[in-house]
This record gives sequence, C-alpha cells and structure tokens, in this order.
Amino acid sequence: MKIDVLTLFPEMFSGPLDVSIVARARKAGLLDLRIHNLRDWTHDRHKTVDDRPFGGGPGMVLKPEPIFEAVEALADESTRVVMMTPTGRMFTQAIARDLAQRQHLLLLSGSYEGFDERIRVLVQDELSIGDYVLTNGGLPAMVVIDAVTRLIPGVLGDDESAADESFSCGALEYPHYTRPAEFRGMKVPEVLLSGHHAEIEKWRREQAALRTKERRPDLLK
Ligand code: 4GS
Repeated sequence: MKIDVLTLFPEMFSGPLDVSIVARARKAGLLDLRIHNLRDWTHDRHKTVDDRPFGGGPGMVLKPEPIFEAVEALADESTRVVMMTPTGRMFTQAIARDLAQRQHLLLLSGSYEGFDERIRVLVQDELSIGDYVLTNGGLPAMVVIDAVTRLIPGVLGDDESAADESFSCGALEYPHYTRPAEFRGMKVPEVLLSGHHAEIEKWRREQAALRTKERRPDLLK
C-alpha cells in the first residue's frame, strides 16, 4: 500500500512512523510512505500557503492553489483522498479496515488554519480522530497511518493478528496477567492458573462483556 501525506510540518512525522510495527512494515516494503511539504507547490518567493479570510475575522485560511496542484500531482483515479478535520466523520476501526483495502491513500493535514472550502471537491472522505481541537492535522494523519498499517495483509505476524481477532469484535479486551502469580499481595485470578482451557475461555468472555457493559455501553448496540 502507498500512503502520501500533505502537510506544512513534515518534520512532525519522523519518530512515530520510524519505530515498531510501522517501521517494520516500511522496511518490508508493505507500506510505501511519503511525506510532502505543501510549500513545495507554491510559486512565490515566500512560499505562501495561506491568506486572510474573505469576510474578515481572525486567523488565516489555506489557499486552494497549492493544495489543488499537490493533489493533482500526487493523486490519480485510484487514490482515496482523505482530509483530516474535526468536521469529518469519526475515525473508527471499521473505517481503518476499509482504508487498509485501498491501494493508495493521500492524507491532507491542515495546520492551525482552516482549508479554503473549495478544496472539498478534491476529497473523497473527511475524517476526525475525536472531539477535541489540535494545533494541526499531523497527529490525526499519523493516527490513521498507524491504525491502517497494522491491518495491511502481512504486516502483523500470525500471533499478533490472532490476538487481535478474538476481541476486536466490538467488545473491550479481557484483563491480562503474567508472572508472578502473586505480586504485592495482589493475586492472579485462580482460573487462569488452572490450565482448564474451556473455563479460561469462558472467564475471559465474561470479563470482556462485563467491562464493555460497565465502561463502554455504547459499543453494545
Ligand atoms: C482534528 C481532529 C483537529 C482543528 C487542525 C483546528 C487545526 C485541527 N483533525 N481530528 N485547526 N480532532 N484538527 O483537531 O482531525
């Protein structure tokens, strides 16, 4: 899969995408990730990407021209162009699964400024990572890249993906324990030490259901 990102802060993207599973996917050639600076599609000496809003008011607005030129250069008919914005639909695991099927994504990260409304004709999808206001769309793009990358076939080992399958079905995870069996007076539930696989399975299912009911009843529609 190929993912292009258009941002005013390409330097933000080094670090999170250079470690762990995403780094491994890139090295294995399963993810071809390219970060582009929006300023590369300006033509003036100052590399201007923004301007004052028509109608007045505070703040600046990202000009349409560099964004149109960049999208025209980076996207074709098969590209899914996705804009990161709090006005988008909420990003979920189901959307991550859908995006992971695509050949090519182009993610647009806004800055502290808004996009000129007319760039919306370029995008197929607008996504928000949650109801809070960030300083720019870099983190939202990285959240999408992270969640999508681990779903690209071949990225997770059999063990890693099997562990996910069993409880990514809309419930919260069951509680996990490792050694020691007693730590500072806190004991691991007896059933987990029993070696009785059917009983363990049943306990985990119950715990997952209980937790989901208590903490995230909205997931149990
Ligand atoms: C989000 C969000 C966001 C909104 C970008 C204010 C700078 C900022 N983008 N999910 N302008 N939450 N964007 O907060 O996607």
